[in-house]
Amino acid sequence: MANTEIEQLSIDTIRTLSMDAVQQANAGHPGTAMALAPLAYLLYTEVMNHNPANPHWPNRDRFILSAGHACVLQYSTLHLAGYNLSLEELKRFRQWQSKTPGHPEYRHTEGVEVTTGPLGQGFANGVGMGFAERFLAQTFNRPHHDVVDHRVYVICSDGDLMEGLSYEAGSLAGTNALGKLTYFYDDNHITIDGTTSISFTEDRAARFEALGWHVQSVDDANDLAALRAAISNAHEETERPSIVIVRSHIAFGAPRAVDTAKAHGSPLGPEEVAATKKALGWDPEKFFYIPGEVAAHMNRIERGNELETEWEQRFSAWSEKFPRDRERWDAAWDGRIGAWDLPEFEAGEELATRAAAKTVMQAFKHAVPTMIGGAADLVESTYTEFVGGGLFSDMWAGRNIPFGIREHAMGAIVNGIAVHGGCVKPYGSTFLIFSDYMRPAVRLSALMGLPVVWAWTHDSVGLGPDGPTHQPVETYAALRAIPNLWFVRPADANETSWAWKVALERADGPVALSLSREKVPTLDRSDLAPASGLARGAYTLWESGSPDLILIATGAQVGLALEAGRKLAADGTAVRVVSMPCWELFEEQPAAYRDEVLPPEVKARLSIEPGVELGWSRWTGDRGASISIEHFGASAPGEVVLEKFGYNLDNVVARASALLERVS
Ligand SMILES: Cc1ncc(C[n+]2csc(CCOP(=O)(O)OP(=O)(O)O)c2C)c(N)n1
Repeated sequence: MANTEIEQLSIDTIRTLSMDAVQQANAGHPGTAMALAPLAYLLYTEVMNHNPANPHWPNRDRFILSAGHACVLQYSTLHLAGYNLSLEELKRFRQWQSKTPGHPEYRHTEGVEVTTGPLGQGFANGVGMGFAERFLAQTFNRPHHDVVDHRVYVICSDGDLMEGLSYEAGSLAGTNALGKLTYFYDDNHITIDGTTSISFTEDRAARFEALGWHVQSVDDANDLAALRAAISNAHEETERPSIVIVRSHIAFGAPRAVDTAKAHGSPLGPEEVAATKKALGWDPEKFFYIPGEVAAHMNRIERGNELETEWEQRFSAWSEKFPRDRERWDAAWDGRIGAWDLPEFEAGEELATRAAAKTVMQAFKHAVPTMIGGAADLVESTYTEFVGGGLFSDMWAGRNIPFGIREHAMGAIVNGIAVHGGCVKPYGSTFLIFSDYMRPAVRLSALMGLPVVWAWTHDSVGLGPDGPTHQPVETYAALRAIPNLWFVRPADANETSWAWKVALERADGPVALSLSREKVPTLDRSDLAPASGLARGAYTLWESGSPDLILIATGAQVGLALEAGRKLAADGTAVRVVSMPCWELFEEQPAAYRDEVLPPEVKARLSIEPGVELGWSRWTGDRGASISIEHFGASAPGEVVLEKFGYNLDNVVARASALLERVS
């Protein structure tokens, strides 16, 4: 059945708006937007339960444009659907402080659910949303009272599928039977460097079938009837995630640019824009033109309000019947943390901070009943789990997600859970070294300001025999370089309690916990400053008097610094030991506090951390020094490796004495 006149006019309006916006900006990606205009039209006008007047309604369907470069498609459609995105903003596509940046940005443009751009991320974020939906549905729905019941729609491209991340996430979606996912793969045979035949030839349908997905094909992206049928089949399929392979033609409608790689990322040029408008039967002299009937036809505010009201009624009935659940719901959607008692660990006990963290997690698990997360097949080693919380699987949405050995997907899925809302503080865990495998997702969690936790263990060469492949050296510096990420390396069990407290309470960005494999002494706080100092990023742990020398250490090396400090003091040096678990938190303190901890006049400052020195001069100053590691690690028992690399009492004392002498 041919598309009706109003349908076609609406689709062509999305096309022309997208062309015009890219042309005006003289930058952007017109081709994919033109090709997928029918799909965007269908999703926003007919398929999705959404309300342009309230883009935050909890049970809305979620939409992700994983091919974020084609964002002008989403912007044009959001405008036509009635979202708070004016035509002026479309005209200011990619301009300074516009609502229409070059890739979709979370919390920047209403109707954009997540930041996309690095290909593959959105694909995996959608899987995370599927996890969240399943968990919340199981947690809150009651017989005849479904308050969580929505779908996740994702548009992805060749680039998304080429990225290994989509394999990792697709595999998890299949394993967990996330039947509410409906993905569309834009099969246009074109990437930037030419046709996909030069770099991407596997059978994509077979690949997704093998991953346990329900796979369909639509031969013509312009065929609304075929798309409708595929979407309807996808809805009927409840046990498998669905992917619809949509054959499209990049820059569809443009006489010369169609099917060319150039149409991917370059404006068509004024002549081709005019030729396209003519071919579509439009007036080439009109720019950003929206026919009145299209504006009326595509606006979804009224329908959206109806949908939301219908849900509100269900929600009110549920709230009335299950008031305790309603309280939990409100806490979950507000991201509130309930009351919990911070575990206090006995002085003297030797305990790895990863082990302390396990105890801490059990202490707060009931305070955050919708917190879910897991490790990338390392729970045995990271100890990150909610004991008794059950495993997440296709049958039962437990709190512990077995991510398998898929760090990158874990990162992006945790981000997807966070942007979904309702699941407080999702977390992901692995060895610190493998943060490298998750880094793109960690960076995006920081960029989006997501309240997630990255719980990384085995956080130094002190992990021992696994050797240099597993021993982080440059990793602390690399993570500290990410803006808005708090990297916290607690010194002992009691600092670990505080580290988790800080992590739970941060609302505007991710917190990375760096935890030791090796045992460290639980410091005797009767003699030392309290572990609550962690919350200020750095604090004076102990001093023998107004200092001439400051030893600054992080994590498992704080105990060593303290030992060395005491030895130096016994030998007559006025020394201070500073525990500095988190640079970023310390940066946030008033200058007066920072100067109190690190008095500017004390120039003899020695940092002790088993990683590269890069960045430490910020704290040690231009006359200070660092006990650092400027090479890769080595395979041997952890205490041997640390000893050989200079993390021993004699070396710290010797280096400190030499520094003091040099400075004075
Ligand atoms: C991780 C990542 N690598 C590279 C890019 C740069 N890039 C943007 S789009 C694209 C590929 C374009 O091909 P496709 O995904 O098929 O999109 P289409 O041309 O169909 O719009 C690339 C390499 C990116 N955005 N993300």
